[in-house]
Amino acid sequence: MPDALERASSVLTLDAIVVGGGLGGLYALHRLRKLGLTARAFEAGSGVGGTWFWNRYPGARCDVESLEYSYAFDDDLQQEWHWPERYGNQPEILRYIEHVADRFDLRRDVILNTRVVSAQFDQAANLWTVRTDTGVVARAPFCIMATGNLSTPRVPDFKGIENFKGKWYHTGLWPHEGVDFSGLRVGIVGTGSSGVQSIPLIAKQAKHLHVFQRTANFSLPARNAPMDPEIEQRHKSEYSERRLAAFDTPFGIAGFPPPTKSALEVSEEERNAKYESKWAEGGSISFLYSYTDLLLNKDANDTASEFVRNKIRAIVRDQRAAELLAPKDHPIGTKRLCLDTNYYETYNRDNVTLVDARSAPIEEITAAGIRTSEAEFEFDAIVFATGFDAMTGALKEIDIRVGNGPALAEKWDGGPTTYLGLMVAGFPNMFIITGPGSPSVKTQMIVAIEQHMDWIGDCISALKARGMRRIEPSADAERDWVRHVNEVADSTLYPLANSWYVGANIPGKPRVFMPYVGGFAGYKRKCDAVAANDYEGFAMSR
Ligand code: N01
Repeated sequence: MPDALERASSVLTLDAIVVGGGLGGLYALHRLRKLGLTARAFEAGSGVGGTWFWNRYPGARCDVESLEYSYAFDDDLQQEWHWPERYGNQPEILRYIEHVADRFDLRRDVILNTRVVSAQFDQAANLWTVRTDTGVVARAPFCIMATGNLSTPRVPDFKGIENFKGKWYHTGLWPHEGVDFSGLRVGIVGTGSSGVQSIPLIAKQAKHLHVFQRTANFSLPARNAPMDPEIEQRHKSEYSERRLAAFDTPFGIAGFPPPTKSALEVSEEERNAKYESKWAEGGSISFLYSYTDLLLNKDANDTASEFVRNKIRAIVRDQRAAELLAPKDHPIGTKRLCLDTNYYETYNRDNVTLVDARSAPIEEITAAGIRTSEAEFEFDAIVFATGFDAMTGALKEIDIRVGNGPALAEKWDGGPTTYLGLMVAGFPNMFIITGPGSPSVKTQMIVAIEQHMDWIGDCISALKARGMRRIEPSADAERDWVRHVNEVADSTLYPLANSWYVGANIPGKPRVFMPYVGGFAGYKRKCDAVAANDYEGFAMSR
């Protein structure tokens, strides 16, 4: 029986419902259309773009090079699009996504300003019913969650935030009109990628900037620059080969020759020369790919960590600040390695002060500013660069259930479980793009999105070709995959860090390693083998 809400509003009957209008949701629409399926995407924002729609903070820029960070599905698109810089900034990437939406006429199937609140599967009818905050309801046999991994911004539950008389912002929910910090006393909390990118630019504008750092993060110079026309031309002439070669790499990016030596089998002199050249070249993958064991062996990693700590000590003049900025609590690369433009140099400015929020934690936001256990600071504006409820936040916010069974959020109470990051046992016909248990966030995200959605598209076709209507993973396949994801993580140094990869940034979130760090190449081979092996680990039914 339709409920009152449903009767009062329009019900869309579709082949597939897509949740999210970012890079994942848009490619899902395109792929589904190619299969001749009807689909709509619901998007909470007033425009397409997902991450790149919301994260408009000063300095927001991708840490993957622009010639890589783009769709591969259409050669004319990749040949014609011109990226003006080595790394795309937020306005440029959003312009690109909007161009793709127009070029492939995707906008007509995106329903903006509409947040999905629930998704319920009716076993008898074999239909997902998706309800939204505007009253629009959609029904379809398939539901594809393209909800993103870093899409639920989080401001810590600081006492007194409602009393602050100035203005406060979260980097992931930045005002479209921008913010002018000129002449203002500004405090920023958080020194992850968003903080590291925005601090140098906010410092240039503000009268004074106080940076509240709880944990120091490693950052390498991005060495951003205008696009070199020769590099662009060469890259474009090799695009198809490069995209194919990317499938055989751990990160989904070609062009980085795999390392062959351990960091411990070369002399200190040779090692430092290598790190020095990688530091000069810019970029994180190349640096972490200096040796085979930087993410596997603590002693090997120490050599790279110490190299970067020494760089920080050399750049930052105030040695007290330099020591605070030099990370000592985690091996380099085990938290997302930041890329910056003049981050450490910014601490040499007279109008920037580093506050150690580890030894003196933030206790309260007051009417005037921020009070730590040691002092009170007065601000006109506060910026929270405090991150996201990563990987599971967006999905857990939606009431997803099968019949009257437990919600996905309940099933994931102890941490997310998936088979291949693509599907969840007990939740038929619901696919996740770049879900927990997939390598997504450890790769060039758009490669991961296309690989996932191509697999999902093929899976739906295979189902139809067999005259089947339903697919879901077995509990055993899911359990084995989760075990494998954990075993692989445990064979690396990643679990040593308190990162969002393990949910450590959210108080109370179960500590579970969420991304698959076994590499894109092996993961893709596994997905292909599962499909070739008659969708091994999945049950299909009528
Ligand atoms: O968030 P984060 P982010 N008191 O979680 C601090 C991607 N991204 O938005 O480490 C004081 O990394 C917290 O401290 P701690 C990228 O994958 C990419 O910066 O928990 N501080 C930390 O310093 C990235 O990894 C790009 O001790 C508090 C910070 O807030 C991911 O998004 C650009 C606190 C949060 O750092 C997330 O990055 C931007 C408290 N109570 C983002 N609570 C590029 O492509 C939290 N913090 C370049």
